[in-house]
Amino acid sequence: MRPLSESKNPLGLSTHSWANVSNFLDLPPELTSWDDAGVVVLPIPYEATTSWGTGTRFGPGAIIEASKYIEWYDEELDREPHEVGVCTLPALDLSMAGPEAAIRELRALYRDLLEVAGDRFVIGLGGEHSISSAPATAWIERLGGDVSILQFDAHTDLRQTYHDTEWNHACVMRRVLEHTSNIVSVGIRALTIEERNLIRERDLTVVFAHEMRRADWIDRMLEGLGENVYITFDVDFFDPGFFPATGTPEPGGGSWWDAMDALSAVFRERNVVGADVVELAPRQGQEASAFAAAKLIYKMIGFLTESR
Ligand SMILES: [Mn+2]
Repeated sequence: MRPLSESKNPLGLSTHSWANVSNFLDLPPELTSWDDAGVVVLPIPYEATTSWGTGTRFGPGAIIEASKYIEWYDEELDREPHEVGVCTLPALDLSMAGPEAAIRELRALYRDLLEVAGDRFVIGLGGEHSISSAPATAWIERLGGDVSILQFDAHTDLRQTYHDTEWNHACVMRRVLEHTSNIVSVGIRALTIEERNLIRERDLTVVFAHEMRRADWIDRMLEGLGENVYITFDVDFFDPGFFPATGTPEPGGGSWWDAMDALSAVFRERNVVGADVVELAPRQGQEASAFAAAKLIYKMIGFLTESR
C-alpha cells in the first residue's frame, strides 16, 4: 500500500491504498478542495468478475479524461453546475485477495467515507457493477432502511451466485436484496426465470425495457420509490448502438433522453442521497461512450444543484 500525502488524504482513511488521478471536469483548485466541494467523486477501478468484455478497470480514468472536455455551462438548466465544487478522491486500489475481500473492504470504506462526507454528494465511478453493493448497503445502514435503491441496468443482477462467487457483478442486486426489498429497476431486458420469480415473490418494482415504450414508465418508476433514493447506474442500461463500450451489451436499451427524463424526474421529485456509474469498458474506436458516461455524471450534478 502506498502512503498518501496529507493533501490527498483529507479523510484520515489511510488504511486504504490509492493511486493518483486528475480531477473530474479539470476544475481549478478553488473548486476541488474537500472543504468547499458539494460533490465528491470516488474512482473505483475494480474489476475481477466481468463476464464478456473486460476493461471496466479503465472506466474511471476514461470518464475523468473525457470530463475535461465538458462545457461547464448547462443550457438546459441555464446554470453552471460545476460551481458546486467537485473533489475527486484518489483512485481506490481494492484488495486483490478475491471478490469477497474486495467488496467487504469497499463496504467498510464507504461507511467511513459517508461519515466524514456529511452533506457532500458522493458519486462512485466503476469499475464493475459488484462495487455498488457497498454504497447501497452503507446508505441502507445509515438511513435505517429508509432509502430506495434505483437501478438503471439491462440486467437484474439478482443471481444468488455466478461463476462460483456470490460477489460476481451478476449478483450485486441479490446482495443488496439481503438488506432491503426497496429496489426499483429500470431498463431490464436480460434475466433468468428464477430472477423473474424472485421479483414477484419480493414484490420488486421493475420497469422492463419493452415497457419504456409506454408513456407512463417514469411515473411507474417514481411510484416505486420512497423519499430517499440511491442511484446505481449501469451504463448497459443504454442501447449498445448508442453506448457500445460496456462489459455485457444487450440490444433494445434506453436512449440518452430516456435517462435524462428519468434522472431529472427523480432528482426533482425525491431526495437523491448518492450515486454510482459503473461498467464502462473503454475501447478504441468507441470513445464516445466515455464522453457519454462523463456527461451523464455532469447532468446528475446539474439536476442535484437544481434540486437543492
Ligand atoms: Mn448490467
